[in-house]
Amino acid sequence: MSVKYDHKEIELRWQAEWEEKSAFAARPGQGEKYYCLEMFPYPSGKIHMGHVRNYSIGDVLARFLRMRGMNVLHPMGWDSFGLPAENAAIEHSIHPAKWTHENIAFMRRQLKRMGLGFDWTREISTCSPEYYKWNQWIFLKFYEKGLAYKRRSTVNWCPGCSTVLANEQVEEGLCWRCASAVEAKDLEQWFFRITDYAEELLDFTHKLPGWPERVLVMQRNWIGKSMGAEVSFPVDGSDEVIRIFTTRPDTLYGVTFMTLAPEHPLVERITAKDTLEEVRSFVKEVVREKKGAGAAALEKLDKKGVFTGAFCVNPLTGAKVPVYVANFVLMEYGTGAVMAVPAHDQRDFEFARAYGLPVKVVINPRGKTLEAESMEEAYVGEGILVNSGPFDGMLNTDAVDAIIDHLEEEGVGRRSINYKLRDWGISRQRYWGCPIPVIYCKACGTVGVDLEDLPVVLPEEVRLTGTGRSPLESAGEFVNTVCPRCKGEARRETDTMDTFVDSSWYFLRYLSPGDDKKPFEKEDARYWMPVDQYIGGIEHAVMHLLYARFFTKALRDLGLHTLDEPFKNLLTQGMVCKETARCGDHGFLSPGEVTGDGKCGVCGAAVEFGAVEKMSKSKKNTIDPDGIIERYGADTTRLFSLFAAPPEKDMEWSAEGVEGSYRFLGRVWRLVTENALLLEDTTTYDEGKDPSLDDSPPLKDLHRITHGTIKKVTGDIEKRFHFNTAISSIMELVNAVYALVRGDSFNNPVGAKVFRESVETVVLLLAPFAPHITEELWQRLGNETPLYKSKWPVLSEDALVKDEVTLVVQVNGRVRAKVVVPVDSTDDDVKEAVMKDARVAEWAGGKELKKFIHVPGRLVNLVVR
Ligand code: ANZ
Ligand code: ZN
Repeated sequence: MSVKYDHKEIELRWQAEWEEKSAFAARPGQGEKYYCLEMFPYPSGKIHMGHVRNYSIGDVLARFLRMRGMNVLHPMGWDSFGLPAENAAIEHSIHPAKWTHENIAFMRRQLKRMGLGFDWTREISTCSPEYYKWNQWIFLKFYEKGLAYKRRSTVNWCPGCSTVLANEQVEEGLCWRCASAVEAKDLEQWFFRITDYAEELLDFTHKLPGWPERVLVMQRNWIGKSMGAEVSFPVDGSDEVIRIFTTRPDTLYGVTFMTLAPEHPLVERITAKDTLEEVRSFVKEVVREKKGAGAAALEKLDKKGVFTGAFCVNPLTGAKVPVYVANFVLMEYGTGAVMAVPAHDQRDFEFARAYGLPVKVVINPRGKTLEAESMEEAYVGEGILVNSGPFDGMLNTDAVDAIIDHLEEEGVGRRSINYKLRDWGISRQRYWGCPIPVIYCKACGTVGVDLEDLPVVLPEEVRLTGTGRSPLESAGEFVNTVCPRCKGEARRETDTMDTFVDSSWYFLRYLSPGDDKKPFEKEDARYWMPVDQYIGGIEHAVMHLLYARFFTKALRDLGLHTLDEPFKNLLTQGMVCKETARCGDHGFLSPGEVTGDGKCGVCGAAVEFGAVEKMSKSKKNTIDPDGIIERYGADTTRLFSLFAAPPEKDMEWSAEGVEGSYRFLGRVWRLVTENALLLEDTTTYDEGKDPSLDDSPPLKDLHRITHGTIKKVTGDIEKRFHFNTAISSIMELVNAVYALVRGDSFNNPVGAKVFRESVETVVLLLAPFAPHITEELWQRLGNETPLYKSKWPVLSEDALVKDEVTLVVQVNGRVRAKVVVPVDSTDDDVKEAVMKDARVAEWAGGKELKKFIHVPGRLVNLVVR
């Protein structure tokens, strides 16, 4: 009598049970802690396959470790401030709050429908006043310490989103979100002084062995530390001085001209009268071209410049060199001025050749002499200094320090370190974000809101027009307030915070979600932090992860906790990809737009299949998780997304793969439900009369395979997150059980035991991947304790041993011990096993081994003195 695998009924029933029992609520104090965290989602409307994968990975780990007896914290929440809510409000006239809360409700139901074992008692949402109150509190603490400050600055302005973007949010001159060309704009902005932590953030990239090297490299490059010197070049015939930053002081004697950034304040002051017009129009042109272009885009620009008519003086040689304005010099880096050494810098070389400027060699490769006139490119390698006064003959890398010392003695330069990292601009001219808790008073100036008055609640009534001014300016009741100091009339800050502020410390709020006295309890942080495993997309390698690291350090320095780094281990999961269909004339086609015989539904042309790309709406290759869950169940969906590839690799979605996972779960289902009688363990074992494992090689094999699988799956999950290979070995175990079901090996008491052990092992090992079906089968196997409270199977190393022989061990001719070893042991294996034996050690320990004789299958003879 078979029972149908009704995945929907089973899944809903167990989800209700978990919910009712708060099955995954974590409490501090019991067992070794483990904090497993996936990046929380933006509530955009519906979960997508990327979420399914991300959260399935985390859930396997959390469930597995819970079964291993650890006290696991696995929380979930919502990164719920942000632009899409505001855009939806403008487009569909629905209030951002309503839109957001509806999305959260929908997506929460979806996550629960996936059977993810989150601790829902700790759920947080960053758009709730209970959460953002603490953003404001932290802001004010930062302000008090000088870590938050305001200044007028040229910002990256996205005309598409009508807002300021952080440098990190500009990709090749385009907005990371809407891909509009980014413009420069001057605004009063709030900043967080992340640069105060540049050195520590960099230093710790060498102390995070649990992070992918790729992410660490990206962070190091972003911080961009350069060591070198600052050197002063006086302007000829004037009191002005051009300060430059160089990483190559060894090339100082090779400077043949000077380049300034177009925005450099000296440009106006030193340019000769007759060239001023020309220089100004060049500056205008370049500034327009450069607007928002990042360093990478600048590299690609044609190098061009204009002569200012002014000269400056090399402080070491006294040589006068012409001063140019050049488009490749950045005002925001170093000092905004660069000494040009065309012989040894490719950019300067190209510039010199284009403008007919001299090239002066100061480094020769060993055993060669470079000729400036015939060089075709700059020589950037190591070598021996020439034309460098007292430093001639030195290796250039050795000369760096010597020349800086000399500059310092002469008082014309000094050692200097530069970082590419800029302070983090957090002001946004948007509505749907956390209000910056600051008040402007005519009498008192800029005043922080009193801590007792937090939160500064985001008003409900505002006009959202998308015009680029802060929407809060239109909320009169919000804007007009009284000064906390003098009680006079005052105005509130109307900008809101970058939403990356919200996500920079949310992992700490999960620890004390209801706390209304502090952002989080120090004790809770002491117990739960750091996050043991953080899982999320590589797109957060720089911004989110760097900001979260910065916040952790800044909060530490405020005395809120004692930790240096928030995330001990980081896993960046790969993307979910799928085959696309494309028509030459009509672009990407959704499955519904392709005819049964593979033609374009619009024009009938043959469709191109085969290109596998990241799932995206624009490529029309997305799969809606809801549909898959409805048809196959959450277990199949989870299992497939974990089986298709190791977590950090991209995976390809395939309908056949889903079918395969579904069929496998059906096989497991029938293994239990169709053999229920066999599993009823009523037989008693009669020693001597009934066969033992040793009498039944097939049973012994299965017993060994079962434990081999425990070992393999445990190792694959624990050490390497190789869920895919873990799942295949469970599949192999299922095959091995089925192979014996058909014969009569199980029709005896020992057989029944081995069968039951194997089947229970299958169910337990599969539980983290497919939690519902296994919970159900576990119960059907007659277990009283629900599976979510059960322990991971225990490995018996003995069971792993293949066939064994007993060797008699003689020490100096007398029998002292017996040692059991696998039949296929080598001499070395045997020696190791023998020397480890306690009885042997009694007779041979601490003595010199003179001879070791091994007669395979029979005996070992040791001669010791
Ligand atoms: C002279 C020189 C000679 C340089 C040479 C390089 C090679 P990193 O490593 O990225 O810090 N530089 C300095 N400020 C700049 C700015 N605002 N815009 C564009 N370029 C700038 O690079 C430091 C080097 O980049 C500096 O060293 C300077 O050029 C240039 F054979 O000085 B060098
Ligand atoms: Zn005042």
